[in-house]
Amino acid sequence: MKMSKTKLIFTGGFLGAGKTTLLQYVSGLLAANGQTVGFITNDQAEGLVDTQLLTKSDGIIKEISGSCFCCNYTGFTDVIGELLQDPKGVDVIIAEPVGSCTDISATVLQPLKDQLSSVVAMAPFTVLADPVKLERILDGEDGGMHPSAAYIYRKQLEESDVILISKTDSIPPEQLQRLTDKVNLVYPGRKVLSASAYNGTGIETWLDHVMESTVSGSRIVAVDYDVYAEGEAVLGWLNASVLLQGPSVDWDGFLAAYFERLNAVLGTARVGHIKIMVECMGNRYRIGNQTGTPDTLRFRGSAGISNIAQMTINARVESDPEVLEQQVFEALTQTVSDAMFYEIRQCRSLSPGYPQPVHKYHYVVA
Ligand SMILES: Nc1nc2c(ncn2[C@@H]2O[C@H](COP(=O)(O)OP(=O)(O)O)[C@@H](O)[C@H]2O)c(=O)[nH]1
Ligand SMILES: [Mg+2]
Repeated sequence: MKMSKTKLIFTGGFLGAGKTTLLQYVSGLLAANGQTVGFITNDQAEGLVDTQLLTKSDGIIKEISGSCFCCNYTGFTDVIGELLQDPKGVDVIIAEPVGSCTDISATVLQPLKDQLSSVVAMAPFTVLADPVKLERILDGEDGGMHPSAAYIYRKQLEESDVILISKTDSIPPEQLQRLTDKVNLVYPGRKVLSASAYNGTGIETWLDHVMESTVSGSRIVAVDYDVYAEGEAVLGWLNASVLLQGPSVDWDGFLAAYFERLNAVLGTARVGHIKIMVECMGNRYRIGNQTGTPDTLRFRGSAGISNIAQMTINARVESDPEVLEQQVFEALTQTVSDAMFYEIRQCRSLSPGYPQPVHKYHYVVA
């Protein structure tokens, strides 16, 4: 029987900040240390690339879809309960909230401390921030987002216990130092750390801190729900799954061509995050991630050449969800050659509704 409490590492940050990549790295580290990890992903609709990707790594994966943790708090605690009951004995639970969520301290962390502190030890609430977007936000810009989405971004940073500057491999050390100084100035009292999930720098320092510290949800910030709701509602949300068939298709080339067509069709619509996975039999896959303008597009993995593949599309774009759905499939029709077929297996597009959290605490639970 497990003697110590299960640790809950709750890690937020805006769409594309690098949460899943970091947390996947961390579950690998924990697993290598002999710890059993439970992972809870979250989205407004089912069919997450993140869940599919994590299934390929160690740990027990659960997805909460249809609503965020705050608005489906009971669904979230039910899943925590299932993980705690797991016969393997889960040592660490990692939870990644929806990237456009805020007021998490009042709506999730305080109730968790209130209700589950006898079985779960909460880690400090870390908010991840992509260095390029972060610097623009700190400089008072909107970082290429709708002003209300930028408001959410700021609120996320404000309610954190730890701010973790991500993707440090992509910026020079002087810029990191400057950014760290600015974050300390604007958000005093938070622990400011930095890491790269690409080369591993800083991750163990962050992990040691969150595993040891028990200060979680140390502040509740004032959030204007009308602005928050607008910041979420400007995003069209689409999750789709498509079966693709064709003679000896080079799927990596196909995915690159698809992104090119999609960006042409989307025009000037601002991208929050587009994440697409093409997967072939034999566990081969390629993922494309775009977290802003087309120059942010990155690929990894390889799906190789074959006759059949499954494509999972997660798109969060500042656009009407119906228009986004049309554009996603128009780009697909343009990309498939005459010799190819595609079949839409599942598709959900929506615009997030007004946030209605189950709980909203006005005081910090000790
Ligand atoms: N350069 C760099 N890119 C990263 C790093 N971590 C994540 N990314 C990229 O950032 C994009 C978004 O990552 P993801 O983990 O899906 O972000 P999430 O939306 O916050 O879960 C992807 O293209 C990742 O490959 C990092 O440490 N360095
Ligand atoms: Mg993610």
